[in-house]
Amino acid sequence: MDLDAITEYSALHAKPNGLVLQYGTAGFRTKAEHLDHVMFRMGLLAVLRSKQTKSTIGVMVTASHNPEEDNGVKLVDPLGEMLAPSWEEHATCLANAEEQDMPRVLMDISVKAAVNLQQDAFVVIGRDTRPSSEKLSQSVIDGVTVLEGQFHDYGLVTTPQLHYMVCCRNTSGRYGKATIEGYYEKLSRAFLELTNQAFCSGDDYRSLKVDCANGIGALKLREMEHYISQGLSVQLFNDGTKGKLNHLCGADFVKSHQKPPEGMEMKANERCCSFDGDADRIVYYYLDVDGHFHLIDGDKIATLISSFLKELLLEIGESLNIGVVQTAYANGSSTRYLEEVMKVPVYCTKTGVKHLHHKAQEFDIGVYFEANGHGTVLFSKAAETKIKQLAKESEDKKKEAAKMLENVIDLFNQAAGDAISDMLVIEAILTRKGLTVQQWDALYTDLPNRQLKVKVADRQVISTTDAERQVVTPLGLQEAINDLVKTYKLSRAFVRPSGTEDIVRVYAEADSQVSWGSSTGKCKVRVQ
Ligand code: NG1
Ligand code: ZN
Repeated sequence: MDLDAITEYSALHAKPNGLVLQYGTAGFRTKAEHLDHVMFRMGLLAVLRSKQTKSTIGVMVTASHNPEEDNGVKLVDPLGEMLAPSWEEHATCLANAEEQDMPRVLMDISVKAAVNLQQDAFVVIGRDTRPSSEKLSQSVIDGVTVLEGQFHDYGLVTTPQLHYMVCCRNTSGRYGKATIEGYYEKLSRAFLELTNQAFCSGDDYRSLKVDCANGIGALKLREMEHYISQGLSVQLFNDGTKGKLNHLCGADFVKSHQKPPEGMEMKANERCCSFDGDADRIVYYYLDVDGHFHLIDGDKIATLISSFLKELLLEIGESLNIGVVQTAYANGSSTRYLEEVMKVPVYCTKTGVKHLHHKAQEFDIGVYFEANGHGTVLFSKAAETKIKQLAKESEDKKKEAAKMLENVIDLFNQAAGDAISDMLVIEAILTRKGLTVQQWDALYTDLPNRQLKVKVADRQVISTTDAERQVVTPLGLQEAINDLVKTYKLSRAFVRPSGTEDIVRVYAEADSQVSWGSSTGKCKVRVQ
C-alpha cells in the first residue's frame, strides 16, 4: 500500500469538517455535495474487500427513491448480496476518519480483516441517472486506482443489474454473461419461454404502462423493449425526458401516498406499475370504473408469486419447502392470507433487504418482499438441481411444470430485488393464469393502513426488538402504543428509527379507517 499516494489523493477528496455518516440499511445516503470523500473511500474499501474475498466487488452510486439532490453508495459482495455486517463497520470507520488518520485506518482494517495486500483486486462500478452520479462514480474510480485495483465501469445501470454483474463475474459465468446484453438475453429468453404457450385472450395481457420514476429504469426498459416485444409491450411514462427523478412519481411515491404518479395516463382497469429511481422496487395499481385507486404492493406480489410456485411444486410432486419472508410493514391481511388460506409459512425480519435475503436462504424456495415492492425469490442449489433433473427426465405435466420452474429460476434476479425481472415474472404469471389485475387484487383486501415520518431530535433513542415490532427504549413508549392499539379491531402499530433518513417511521393498521376516540367514546375521526 502506497501510504503517501493515499494521503495525497485523499486530500483531493477531503472530508468536510465535522461530517459524520453511517453505513445504513442501503449504504451511505445524504446530499450529493457531501459525498465526494465517501465515494473515494468506498473505492479504497472495495479494493480491500476484493483482496480479502479474492472476488470481484461491486460499487453502486445511487440514492434509489430519495430526491434527485441526494446521492449514495453501497458495496456489493461476491455473490451479488449486500456487504457483510462486519464490513459495514469498516465502511463507517473509513468514511468518518479524519484526513491525517486515513493511512492508519486503512491499515487497521487490513489487519483486522486479514487482508492479503499482495492479492489482486477487481471492482465493478455502476451509477444511476442523477446529475451528481457521474462525477461521484469517478471519485470511486480514483479510490480504486490509488490502491492499484483493476476496475470495470458499467456506467448507467440499474442497481439490480450491477448486483447481477457481480454475481456473474464470481461464478465463472454460470449465473449468466456479465454484460448488459447477457442480462437482457437471459431474462427475455426465460420470459418468452414462460409466456410462449400461454393462452391469451387479447391485447390486455400483452400491454403494460410503466412509470419509470424519471430514472434509470426508463433507459434500461427502452434497451430491453425489443428483446421482450413478442410477449409484452411496455408503454413508458416519466421516462426522464421531462420530469425530475422520483418527483411525484415512482414506486415509493405511489406506495406511500397510495395514489397514482403524476404524468401517467390511466384508464379504468388498465394494468400499471411504477419502478423506483434505481429500478429495484416495483408496485402495481389500477383505477376501477369508479375512478378509485387500487394499489398492489410487495405483499400482493409475494402472494401471487408464491401461489404460482406452490401450484408448480404440486405438479412436480417433490417435497421442496417454500417460505415467505416479510417485514413488520407487511399488511396483516397478506400475512393471514398466506398462512391461513395458502398454508405457506411466513417469517418476519427486520427492515432492509439484507435481513429478508438472509432468511430466505434457509428454504428450498424463499420468497421475500418488502411491502414497498423490493424483493425476489431465492432457489437453493439443491432445489435448482432437482428441478433441472426433473425437466430433463420426467414426462408430460410434470416435465412441463419442471420446465416452467426452470424458466422462473432464470427470470428472477436472485442477486437482488429487481423491478424489471419482477415485472416480467408477474406478467408471465398473469398471462399463464389468465388473471386480470382486478382478479389478482381480489385475492385479499388490505387492511387500511398509514405510514408516517416523524422528525425527532435523536431518533437513536428508540430501540426495538422482535423484528422491530416492539419498542425497548424509551421506557413507556410500547405501553402507550399498546393502550391505543387495543381499542381497535385487527389493529397493529409500531415505531422504529429509519435506517436511511433522519426520521422515525410510524406504522398503523386496523380493520377500518373510522376510529373511535378511546378516551371519550364519542369522537369519531376519519384518518386521512
Ligand atoms: P428505512 O429508511 O430504514 O425504513 C427504507 C425502506 C426499506 C428499504 C430501505 C432501503 C420502508 C418502510 N423502509 O428503509 O424497506 O427499502 O429504505 O432502500 O419502506
Ligand atoms: Zn431502490
